Amino acid sequence: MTDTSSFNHRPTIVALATPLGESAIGVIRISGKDAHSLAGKLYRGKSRWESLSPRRATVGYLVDMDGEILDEAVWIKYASPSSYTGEDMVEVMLHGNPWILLEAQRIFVKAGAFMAKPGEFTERAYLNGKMDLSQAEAVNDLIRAHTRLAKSAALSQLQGKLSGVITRIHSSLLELMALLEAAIDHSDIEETFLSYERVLGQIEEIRSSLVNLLKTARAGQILSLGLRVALVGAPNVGKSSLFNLLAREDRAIVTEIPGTTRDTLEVEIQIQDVPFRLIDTAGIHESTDRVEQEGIRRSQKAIEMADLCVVLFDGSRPPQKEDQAILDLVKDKSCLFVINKVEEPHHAHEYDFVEDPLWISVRNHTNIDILHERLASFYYALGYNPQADVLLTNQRQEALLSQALDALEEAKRETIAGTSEEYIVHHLYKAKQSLEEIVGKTSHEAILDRIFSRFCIGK
Ligand SMILES: Nc1nc2c(ncn2[C@@H]2O[C@H](COP(=O)(O)OP(=O)(O)OP(=O)(O)O)[C@@H](O)[C@H]2O)c(=O)[nH]1
Ligand SMILES: [Mg+2]
Repeated sequence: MTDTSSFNHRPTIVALATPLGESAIGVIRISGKDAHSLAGKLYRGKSRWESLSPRRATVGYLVDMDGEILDEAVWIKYASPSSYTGEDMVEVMLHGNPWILLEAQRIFVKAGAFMAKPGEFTERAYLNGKMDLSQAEAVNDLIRAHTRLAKSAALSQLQGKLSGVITRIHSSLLELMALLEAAIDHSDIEETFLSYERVLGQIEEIRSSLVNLLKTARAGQILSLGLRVALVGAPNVGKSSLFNLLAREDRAIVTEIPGTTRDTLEVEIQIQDVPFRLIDTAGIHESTDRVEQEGIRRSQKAIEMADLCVVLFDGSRPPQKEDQAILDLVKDKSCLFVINKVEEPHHAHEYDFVEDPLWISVRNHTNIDILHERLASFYYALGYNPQADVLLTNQRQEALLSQALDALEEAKRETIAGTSEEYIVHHLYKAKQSLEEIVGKTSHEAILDRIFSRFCIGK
């Protein structure tokens, strides 16, 4: 449960809010009921600490408990509830020297603050009602977003757009439950008689909102995890060469010897603002070499895990039986078929068993722009624009929405079967609870720990 009762028992915490490295400035954050008094003991400046008004930057020294100056800093006080965490807070901007920053942290701990756990500032923001749970998750997504689209999805969730959609569905659910409950309480009164069509119609309306939101999960999760693309094919067709070209770096070893790649290699790239995880794999064929066999097993695993397979063929030679065998391995996957090495006289037209192949030459960079285009359209064909649409971006949200949908479908079945209102309400109640868990109206400590432990310290 959202718990504000223990507000005053929470210890005052401190952490570095910026990465530990040489930089222009580094920021230390302190939050909790003693934040102001504790910082006051370590501040030396022209104006008295108590007289500093909140949200105003003030220059002053940071001194240790013996009064020795550590650094000159800029101090900002925030007064509860107008702060990120909702508690009294102080932010101290020091010179970005890792030694100074660690020392500053130590000084605050010596003065009585506790080291913050990962995500503890945001967890407090949630516990103090500054944001709901889906917004708190968005904070982490925003920090980790690597592309414009991933950033847009996270920012829109942080602005509360997902919470808005969930709240609307939740309200319709409450309305329907109230109607049914009234019918249960006054089943003897003629006017409260509820029409079967009306109940079914409302259930259906809620159900379709849930279905529509769930449909966005794939597009949303691709933005946070990257679209997994496995480069697969027989040995020596040019998978690693294409991998390096798309990654714009010389990551994978390329040789003319078939069986060069053994371990799968991964790299993150972006095409038209969509994040991709490219996976280079070992060439698949029958092999007696134990190391190569293990490589091939890993290639098959990569195919299983991929959202999309780019299947390569070597156009400089006629098709081989391995090429046919690979088609069999990818038959249940979404695929783009590519015939490489077409810059010299080639056999590409003999690959007529391949569906809609793109002819490329990694050596001459021929048609690589079209390959980029086809990869990006695979994402855009999902039909969402993260700048305008509300997307589900994590599996926790997706799992809870699926639970809500299951419960609603139960309710629909019971209604059609003519079961009494009590049973229908029971299922709707379960759906309501799942929706509440998404935004964190009900949540257990273990769930919060799992969510916030993925954050960095200081956030
Ligand atoms: N002519 C020509 N040769 C290419 C092209 N792309 C790659 N090659 C050559 O093909 C050979 C094999 O390339 P790799 O990228 O190692 O092939 P691979 O599919 O990763 O091979 P394995 O890891 O052994 O499965 C190398 O000699 C490359 O230089 C191309 O577009 N044209
Ligand atoms: Mg290779």
